[in-house]
Amino acid sequence: RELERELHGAIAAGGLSLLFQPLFRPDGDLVCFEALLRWTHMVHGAISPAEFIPLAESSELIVPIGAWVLQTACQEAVAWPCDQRVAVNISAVQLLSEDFVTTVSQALSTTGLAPERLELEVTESVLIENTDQTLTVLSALRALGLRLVLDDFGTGYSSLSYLHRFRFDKLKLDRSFVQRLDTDEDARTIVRAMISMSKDLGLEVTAEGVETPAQLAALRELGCDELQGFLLGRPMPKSRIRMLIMRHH
Ligand code: G
Ligand code: G
Ligand code: MN
Ligand code: NA
Repeated sequence: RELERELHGAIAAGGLSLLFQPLFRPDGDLVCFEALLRWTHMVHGAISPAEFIPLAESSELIVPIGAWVLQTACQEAVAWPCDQRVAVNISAVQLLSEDFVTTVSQALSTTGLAPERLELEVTESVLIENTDQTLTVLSALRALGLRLVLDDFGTGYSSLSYLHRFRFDKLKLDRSFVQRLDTDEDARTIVRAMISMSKDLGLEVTAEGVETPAQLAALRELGCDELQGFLLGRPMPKSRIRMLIMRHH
């Protein structure tokens, strides 16, 4: 396919870039940035990862692309004036690909980023696919000293049994729950239960997709550890990060 060939070319030609979205603690501390991949096509302009990540996964291009994302995100984070963490999204194909642990380890060692400043975000779908191998890989990653995050939590199946089996440092409540906080009484009960359960399991909780002051107030009151969303900060180019960090310092 044409688009697939062009995506391959984009890795070398500089068509890929990263945006960074800030995560805050409820008291306003700026603690992390999530790296979000963008592809600017010479003719079609910006193409969403929602479109090209599936394409990259089916063609295994996600492996070199993912390696580029890891390397670039770590390199950026090392240059920040403070020690915010950087979060990188990892797809299932990438996690289960050969040498993934080596790729991560090399990104850390070549950039000099402290492992505890790197968070890897995986979705529940990863955990359904191939549990024995997944368990081995996640343990090896954990042994590197980085942090494991379960992304889009609550959208998959049997979430509770996965939490019991795999050891994560943090959950990200899917933004569908956060959105419903404004309009749906039950959503508040559900989010409260999810946060309480996470705390009992020793996990931190991030809420993503915070878009309104009412959602922010509710999540603060419910005891969320970290908050992320358009209300607090949009994904931004690296050139704007230093300024944001200085303002919050
Ligand atoms: O940034 P945006 O909302 O357009 O992202 C859309 C989807 O693409 C999200 O599910 C996000 O997790 C995913 N995504 C963004 N960047 C990356 C990346 O570097 N690797 C992978 N695997 N997924 C990404
Ligand atoms: O699947 P994942 O959680 O990694 O997706 C991250 C995506 O969510 C990014 O593409 C980012 O642009 C998007 N995002 C971040 N904050 C918000 C928000 O407040 N509202 C909405 N609708 N999307 C958001
Ligand atoms: Mn994510
Ligand atoms: Na998410």
